Amino acid sequence: MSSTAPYELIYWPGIPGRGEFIRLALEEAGAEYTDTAHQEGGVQQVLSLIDRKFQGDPSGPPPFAPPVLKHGDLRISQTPNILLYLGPRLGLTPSGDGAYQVNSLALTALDGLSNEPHDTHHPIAVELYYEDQVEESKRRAESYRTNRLPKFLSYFERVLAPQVAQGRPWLYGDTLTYADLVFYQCIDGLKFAFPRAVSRLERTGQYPNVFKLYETVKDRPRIKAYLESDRRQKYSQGIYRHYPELDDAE
Ligand SMILES: N[C@@H](CCC(=O)N[C@@H](CS)C(=O)NCC(=O)O)C(=O)O
Repeated sequence: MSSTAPYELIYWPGIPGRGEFIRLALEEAGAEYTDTAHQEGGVQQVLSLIDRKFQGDPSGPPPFAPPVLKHGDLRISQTPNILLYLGPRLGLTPSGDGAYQVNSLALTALDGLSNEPHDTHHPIAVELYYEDQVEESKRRAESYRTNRLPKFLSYFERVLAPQVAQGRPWLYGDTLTYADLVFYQCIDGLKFAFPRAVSRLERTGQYPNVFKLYETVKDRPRIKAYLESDRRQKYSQGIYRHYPELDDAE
């Protein structure tokens, strides 16, 4: 595989979705990449890879779902797996065993701050419309806002406290890693989905380092430029959805 091949991100157009975790890594590194979200026929490219008739090829087995990354002769799927691959190539992973610490942190953020928020609007079945599971969604979202979200934020605050005491704003080590980017995107999505709940939690003052890290990543020059560009897509019907009835009451 040629290490100079451009990275190719294959993901649904129209939502940041899980593709965003990959985009932020590529953008922070200033890497050259293509993105089906902005290509004509982008949806078709996704569909052809997840088509039931596709049995894979020398680049890899058929992916179950996007995001998918192609790099030279290699094609891989699963968001954290793609980040594990990209991390060392983009300078977003420390060398040695630290790579696994970074991956643990990213996986934990994806569990509690991405997958669980998704389940608040699809608690019964992914193939059903939200409108067919509103009552269950309300119960699930309330539990998420009052129990799970504070629990995960407390966890990350605990991870950050000793780091910040040593003058490091990052989740692990002394430079930004892809875990910080994943964490940023999760908090950003949560701010969109549950603006009142996140603002309430921020105002408690119990998670200062969590919200500081969010701002620090947002202010990274390349991330800032990306967020202001038309490459950054708007939230809509993806993982992070804003249904006022699922947020804190006014
Ligand atoms: N665990 C996978 C989940 C992939 C996934 O659920 N992708 C969504 C879009 S964000 C999808 O298209 N899913 C189709 C399906 O599950 O049938 C990952 O982290 O990449």
